[in-house]
Amino acid sequence: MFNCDEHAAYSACALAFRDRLILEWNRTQQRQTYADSKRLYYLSLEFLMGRALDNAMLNIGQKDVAKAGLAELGFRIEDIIEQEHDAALGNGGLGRLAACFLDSLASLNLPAWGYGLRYRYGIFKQEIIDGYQVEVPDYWLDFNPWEFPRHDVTVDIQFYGHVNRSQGASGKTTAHWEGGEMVRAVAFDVPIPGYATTTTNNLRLWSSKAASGEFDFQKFNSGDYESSVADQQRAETISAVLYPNDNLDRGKELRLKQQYFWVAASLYDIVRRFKKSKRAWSEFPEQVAIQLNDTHPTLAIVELQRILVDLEGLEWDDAWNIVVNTFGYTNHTVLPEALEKWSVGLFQHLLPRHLQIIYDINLFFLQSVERAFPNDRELLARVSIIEESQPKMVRMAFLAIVGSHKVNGVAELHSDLIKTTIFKDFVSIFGPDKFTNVTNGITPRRWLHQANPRLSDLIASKVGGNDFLTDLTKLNGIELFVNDKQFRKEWAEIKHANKIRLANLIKETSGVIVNPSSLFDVQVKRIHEYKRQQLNIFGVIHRYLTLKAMSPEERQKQLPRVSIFGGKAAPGYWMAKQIIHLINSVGGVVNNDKEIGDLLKVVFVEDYNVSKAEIITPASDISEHISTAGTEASGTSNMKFVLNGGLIIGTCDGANIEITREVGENNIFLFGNLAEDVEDLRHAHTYGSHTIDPDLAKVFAAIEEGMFGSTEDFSGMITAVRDHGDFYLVSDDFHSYIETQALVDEAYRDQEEWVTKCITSVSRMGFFSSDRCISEYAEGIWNIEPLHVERDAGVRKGE
Ligand code: Z57
Repeated sequence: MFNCDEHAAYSACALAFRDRLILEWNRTQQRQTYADSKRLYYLSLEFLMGRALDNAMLNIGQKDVAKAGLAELGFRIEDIIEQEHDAALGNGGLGRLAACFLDSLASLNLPAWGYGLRYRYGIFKQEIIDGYQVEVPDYWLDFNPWEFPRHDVTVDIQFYGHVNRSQGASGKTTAHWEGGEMVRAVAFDVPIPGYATTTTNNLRLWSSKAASGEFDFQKFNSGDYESSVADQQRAETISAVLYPNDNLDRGKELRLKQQYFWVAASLYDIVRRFKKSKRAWSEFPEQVAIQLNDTHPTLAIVELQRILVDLEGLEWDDAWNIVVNTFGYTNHTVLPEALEKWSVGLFQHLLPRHLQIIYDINLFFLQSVERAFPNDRELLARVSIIEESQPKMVRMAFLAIVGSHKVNGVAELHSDLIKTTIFKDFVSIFGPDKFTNVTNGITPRRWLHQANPRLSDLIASKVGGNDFLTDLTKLNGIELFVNDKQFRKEWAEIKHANKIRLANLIKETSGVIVNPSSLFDVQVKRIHEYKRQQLNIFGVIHRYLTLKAMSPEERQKQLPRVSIFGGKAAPGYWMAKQIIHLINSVGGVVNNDKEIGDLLKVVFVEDYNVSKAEIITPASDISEHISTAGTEASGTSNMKFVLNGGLIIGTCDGANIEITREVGENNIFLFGNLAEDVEDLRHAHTYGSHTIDPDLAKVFAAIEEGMFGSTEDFSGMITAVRDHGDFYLVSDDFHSYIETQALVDEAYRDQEEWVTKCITSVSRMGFFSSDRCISEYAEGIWNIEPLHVERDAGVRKGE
């Protein structure tokens, strides 16, 4: 007998289903090429895909077959699925959104490609050592059956050098970008299967390596072996590692190199494909839509203009028309520290020709503004793509707006905010129609069917099968059963089973034993001051102090709760790391307090990632989405939690507002100040007297007495609120947060009513499918249509 362990079973399984995917992938690509219809290209520096096997099996309808086959060999399918390493090429919401979009694009049969970078290291693995975050590299490419190296698809990308001009016979001058160095981009393709369809789209990720050009060759011949190896390594560095920042712009030269490398390779590929059709350049926007996922790919605007003007010889204005009609730009944040800017000096050094083009774009743009708004020099300074600071900076968001035909935010409040704050002037200049909203969504395949199979099956049994997975509005069919005893019983049993599954994960990873009958209160997301994990943990401390102050009799009457945290801090984000440390320190005290027992547990789940989210999301009773109003553009985990039958406590921010509109005010716990009040409150902190809520003051006192160990470690978190203006309004919202948490306890005691709220909420979540969201983009921004790939009998069914 040969030895087949779980990993071998995983590879056998993956390779078998992968073969199916390849067939349909080839057919899809052939069909799309043949039909020659308009395609979407989604440019994203992040694709937070998670695992592929389970998703592939479900999407092609083969999971039951796999399960039976594996069982015959003595394996549990769950154990086999777990063998796979997450593809973690993203930080958080923005990257996961891109992954949900790919699933919806394929499931809707839309001709679309994703373009990204094939990082050798994805987001770091988080270990918690003595309560502190430690970052470990995430090398994930040891065995990756889901990528196909395309050594035949390469593009050489130029950096540095200088610009020369020549004058042609017609007298027209042409710019030539010369010299510098070349790096080679190699394509790696990843198949993206749609759910219950034959469409399998392509995600193309670029990997960097040294271009075998004259540079290396000369060095090698002259015996300069060491330096030719160094060149090799320098080239490979470009796609080596994902920048681990979320909602923060802190890139150095390497980050700009990553951006240009990926954008230039992708555009070369797109243009090469367009040229095969032999159409006129003016038809480019009828064949190609390019969506910029945040400003990271904004250089694509400049690169396309360069290709058209410098290489293809088009007139500036004709080229610019094509460019603007091709691009759409999605903004994902209003936080000023996240808005990308690059110094003019760096541009001049790395991409001299692109800087010239940016200056020209800016000149023509400012001239048009000047014509429409004469004598408004301040307006010109405010909207200029070049910020006249020391050093001068290129404002990437402004460039993205000027070079796109549509700009969208990701939830209603956020889209309104960008129009009235950071992009206000551009609304006056371009008119309001250029700015639009497309509220984010999530794929119900991964986030319900895959993560919560039992709930998905229960729903299917009531709404006439799995059609709700492709038309999520069909969920409303379960509202009919909200009073059905058996349905409610099964509903509650499933939630409990999911909580046991999470309790097991918690025990395995942190050693803490939690009672699955407690209320599970979850906050999992990147650690950031604006997301306010500090408000949550201060609230937990307040709860602990309150419990401690009670008589044993009184304590007996309290509702047991488990506070579950998870999320990564950017390695250089000191305050976020302090927050993690405080959470763990509080857990260390509370979890070992015999007086408290099960009444309160505090858990930090290390290394929160997509796979852990699939276990955590279905297990929450309440989850926290408590950002300072106006700061969380949308949030998408809020949607995932409600879709899985958990309620949420949240501020009036991002998509929480639309979730409230859909599920009804009675089914959500909202608290805190509104976005429109934030400015005044901040002003009052700085210029008025800032009084700290007395309950919060007691929390601070407990920390400062050393109740949770090292006081100096946590002093930064306290002084930020007490002495440094409390920018995130923790003290302003504390009271209302505590009160609302008390309402949560009260509501949870009435389990019948709670289950009613959960079922009602789920039934009304149809709007938040990424299918709805992608359909809005397809119609309102991309102007693309579904293309059905003919079914080849036998390919899918396996007959
Ligand atoms: C990121 O994950 C998001 C915005 C950014 O500007 C960057 Br950089 C990373 C997030 C927002 O914070 C979420 O509110 C939003 O739901 C998500 O993007 C997807 O739109």
